[in-house]
Amino acid sequence: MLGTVKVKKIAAIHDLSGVGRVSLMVVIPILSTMGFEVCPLPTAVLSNHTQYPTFSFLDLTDEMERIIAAWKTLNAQFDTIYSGYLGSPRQVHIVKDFIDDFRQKDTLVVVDPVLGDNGKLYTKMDDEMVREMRTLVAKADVVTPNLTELFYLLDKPYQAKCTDEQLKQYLKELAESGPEIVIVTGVPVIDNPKMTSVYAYSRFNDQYWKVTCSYLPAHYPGTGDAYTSVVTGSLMQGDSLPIALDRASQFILQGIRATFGYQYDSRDGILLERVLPNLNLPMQSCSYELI
Ligand code: PXL
Repeated sequence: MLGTVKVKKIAAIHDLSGVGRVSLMVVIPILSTMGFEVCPLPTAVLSNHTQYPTFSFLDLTDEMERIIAAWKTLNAQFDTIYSGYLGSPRQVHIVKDFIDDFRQKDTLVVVDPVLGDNGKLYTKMDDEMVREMRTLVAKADVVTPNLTELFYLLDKPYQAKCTDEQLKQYLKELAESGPEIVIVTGVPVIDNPKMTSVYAYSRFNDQYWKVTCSYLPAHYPGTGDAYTSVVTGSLMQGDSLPIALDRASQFILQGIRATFGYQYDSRDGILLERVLPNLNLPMQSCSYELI
């Protein structure tokens, strides 16, 4: 209706890490640039992310309950609920209750099950967090594990080399636990170290997608957070799943390319500030495949 502006709202449940461009410091700029209001529900405040050797960590589990209670009093409503790094197993329960209380008919629930990378759990993550995360994944519409997290969630040994057929099987298995869409990032391409793939499965139409793009040999924390944020914003803008996958892959590659040429501590993450404006440019090309 003329005169009524609707900016869609996202409840963003992630930590706030001061240094290193991860979690809220990636989620907020990306989704604000894409035209959404981000409402943070912080899980913890850290000096920096946990891939640096030391960090301070303030657990906000108790404060989360107070924030949620205040939001209920305000009758706050969200178009999307998007969770990422959680600081304790109790927080998983809080997020599940939050989904039950705030989900409406058209709410999009995105869970990025942040647990580990390169075949290993992050510092502070353990088997209990993995077990709890499985129960949160079951409630999501969209989940975005990386390859390491996929294997932890499925309770299978990590395997860096997977065929398309194996991955399709794994995606379906995770989707059967609840989520409508499963997206797995950071899958190495067998016998081609210069490429990396993202695989996705949509249970609704029983379709599998693959997007392959260039891989540069560097590890930047926060790229998973950036990837899921772009997918979330793209789906909220009404894009199809394969277009959302393509937009996110291209954005991450642009971020890595903007960073890679410098002598630079890769733990500081991609130079996000240099590529944020690209989020509002039309898509230049697509490379998704139906597999
Ligand atoms: O990007 C994932 C992430 C988020 N938050 C914190 C982290 C990490 C990865 O290391 O340490 C605190």
